[in-house]
Amino acid sequence: MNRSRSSCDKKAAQPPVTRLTRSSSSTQSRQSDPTETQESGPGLYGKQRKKQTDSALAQDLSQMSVSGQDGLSTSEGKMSKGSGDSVQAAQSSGSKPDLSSPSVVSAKSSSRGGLASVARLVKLGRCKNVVVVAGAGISTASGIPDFRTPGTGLYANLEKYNIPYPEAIFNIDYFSNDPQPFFSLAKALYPGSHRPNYIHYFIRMLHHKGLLLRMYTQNIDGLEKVCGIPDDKLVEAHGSFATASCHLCYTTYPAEEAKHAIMSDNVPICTFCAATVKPDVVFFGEDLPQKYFLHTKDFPKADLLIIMGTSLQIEPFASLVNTVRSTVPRLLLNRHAVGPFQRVPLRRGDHVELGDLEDTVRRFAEMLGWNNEIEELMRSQETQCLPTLISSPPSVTPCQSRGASEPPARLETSRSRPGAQRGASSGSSEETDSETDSKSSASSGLSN
Ligand code: CNA
Repeated sequence: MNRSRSSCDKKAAQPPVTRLTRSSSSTQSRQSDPTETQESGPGLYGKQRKKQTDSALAQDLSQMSVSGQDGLSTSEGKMSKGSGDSVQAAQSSGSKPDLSSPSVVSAKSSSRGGLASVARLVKLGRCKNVVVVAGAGISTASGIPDFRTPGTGLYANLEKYNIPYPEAIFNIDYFSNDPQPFFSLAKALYPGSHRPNYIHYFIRMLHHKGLLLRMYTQNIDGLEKVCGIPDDKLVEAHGSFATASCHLCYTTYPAEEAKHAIMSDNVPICTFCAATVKPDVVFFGEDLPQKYFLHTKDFPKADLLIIMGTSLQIEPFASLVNTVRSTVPRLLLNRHAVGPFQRVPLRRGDHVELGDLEDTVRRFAEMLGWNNEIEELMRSQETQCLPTLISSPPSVTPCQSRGASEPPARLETSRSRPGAQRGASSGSSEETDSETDSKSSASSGLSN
């Protein structure tokens, strides 16, 4: 690969963001942690129950699946540990899922009417601050492979990149030494050749209806923007290709030039320090965008959390789902149960709808009576002039900046640093799961 230089002016290094530290441990098996199935404590649960004064809402919630227990994680400030996912494991091994396993049983029981219950809440006007948490599974219908789906996922198809382990491709130290594997992958992932699908437009419709508080995506494909979800409604937690900068000194670099160099098998070089430039996709060991910290306001405010197409294995993102109030309904739409949705019984108000995401979202939209509008929106958006992602300016949405005492958020697989503090914390006066955890972590003296 050749090394090229940009004509851009030198700029002072701009500390981007918050530190993500993806670790190299997707190969580690996820073990169940007995502490995760325990309640977060009668105090919290009782307090939240007293706050529940809306009897109609209480009735709606009582009709929703499933458990009478509030199975929040209280792992003493440690990062959440996903329990073994039998469906995923079965898929990986090519064997049939063990239907007696916890994740399958919980998913089966909760799928009865869960989607309809949530649709009913939305139709009743109970959900006006919906937070969507998404991952690579929302884009597989657009032809972009996810990470972990056996057979088709990127991790199963990395031989051609000549790397020692799958996560090396997003490891900043590995990149520093050899950018070639990531640049090869980037050529395939660069926005432009893929179109948003029905799932993206469903989220756009949530915004159109005035219900979307914010979408938090781990995706780097930019399809959320292409489908028209406005910048101020979107947090691209793992960055994007829309901007580029030096991986060492963070001097900005024209994204178009970086793309041109990478697509031509050249290495874009920083004009300031001559290190390698990369698109501002967040690697393990790098900072998360400041915008990520909007979560401290958004999650405590949410009245419905929809989680779609993610294995919830990357921290601190995965722990965000535990930062809504304990009375807030959480709906997981995925091929298999993940994260806290593997527990039996499920937390009160939790729902899991398993299956192909596009099918599920279509059914959900039909229940809501939105299907025709979404189809129409897709047609009209596809014929419009679409934004050019690469030349779009970086987000200027005001963000809550991280306080000096706040530890940086680091991107990790869930089990990579079992002693580390959770990255997500809430700024709400109401108690959330993460607040419970951060109290525990404070008392246990853990810090990041
Ligand atoms: P992941 O670990 O690959 O998990 C994806 C999840 O979605 C899995 O649980 C799948 O079973 C599920 N899934 C996939 N397709 C479908 C489908 N059609 N219907 C239902 N469920 C489905 O990916 P995560 O997003 O959890 O991991 C986070 C990584 C992935 C982020 O750091 C991204 O940068 C990275 N990534 C992004 C893209 C993209 O931008 N499109 C593609 C590949 C990887």
